[in-house]
Amino acid sequence: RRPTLAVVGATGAVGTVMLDILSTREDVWGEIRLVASPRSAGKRLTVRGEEVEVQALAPEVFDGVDVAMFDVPDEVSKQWAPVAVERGAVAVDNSGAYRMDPDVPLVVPEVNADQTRNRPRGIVSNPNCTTLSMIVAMGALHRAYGLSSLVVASYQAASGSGQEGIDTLHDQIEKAATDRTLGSRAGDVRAAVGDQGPFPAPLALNVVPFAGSLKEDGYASEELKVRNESRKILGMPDLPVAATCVRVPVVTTHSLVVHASFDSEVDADRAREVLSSAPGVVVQDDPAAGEFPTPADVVGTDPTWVGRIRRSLDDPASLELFMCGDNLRKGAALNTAQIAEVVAAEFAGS
Ligand code: 2RA
Repeated sequence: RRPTLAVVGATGAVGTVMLDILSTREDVWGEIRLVASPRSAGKRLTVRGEEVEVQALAPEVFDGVDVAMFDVPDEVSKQWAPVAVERGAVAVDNSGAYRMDPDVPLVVPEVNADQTRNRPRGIVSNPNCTTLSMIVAMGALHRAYGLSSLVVASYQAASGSGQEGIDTLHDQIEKAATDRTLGSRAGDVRAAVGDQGPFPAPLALNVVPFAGSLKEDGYASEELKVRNESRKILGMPDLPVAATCVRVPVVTTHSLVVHASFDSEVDADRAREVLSSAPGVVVQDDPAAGEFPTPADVVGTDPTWVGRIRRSLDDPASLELFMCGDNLRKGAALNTAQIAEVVAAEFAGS
């Protein structure tokens, strides 16, 4: 039978992308129920070409639901994912609430789909968008060469901070555009753009070397997520991972520069072949022709795009790479949908 799906957080930034994804991917679902906060209840949203009324989040909305996706803040997932499980659903959670819980698998279907069934709490977790923007490519290279360490710098888009991040960036660009002398004196951009929204410094005409909240030893939460989640997904609890996360004035699509070291010597052409044949990865790597991925070209697409692939000059067992992934699609909604589809396959024949 076709399982019933609930989309919790259907009206948010990721929820909106989710409805588009559910409308365009091969349809494995029976009923799709849309759920949001009481504030959004009664709205009518289109999914699979049909208008569906949004229901207010309450225990009863999970009755008869087989899979419940959560695209909501951590505290909402913490409270409601167990309620969905109690009512008989498998919860697929896109918040940070359960990612490092040892009884909750953290799944990227191209890398560790087999972990989906290993869910004693009835919950499967979706990684953070920054981890997701590189881990499909890194998983493929790990299978080929055996990963021994990662050094990562991120270039993260404003939409990682939700609609408020997008609005702040657009407002700041509008204000900055009127003065062509801006960017030539310390503090002039800060004074001109005003409201910093969710960012700790102006984002227009700038880069901001901080994402998330401050944690121990000066690390940002986002940097620890990249490290801890990569280790968990790859099943390498001791993998050395050094990350620095930076916000850039891009609306949507995270980029990462990765220095990856392996157990054996690497070859750039062979690495291109490995990545080209990996599901979910596209190689765009011809710098002589000006071809490499950029967020402006990648946004709205599903794969991880990889370019600038080079063997390290000082270490024949390391690669330098640049990659981009849409943080709202593979970085959030798409991976959640893919996990839910892996769970849905369990219902085939039932
Ligand atoms: C960000 N990764 O880009 C976060 C969102 N989950 O801010």
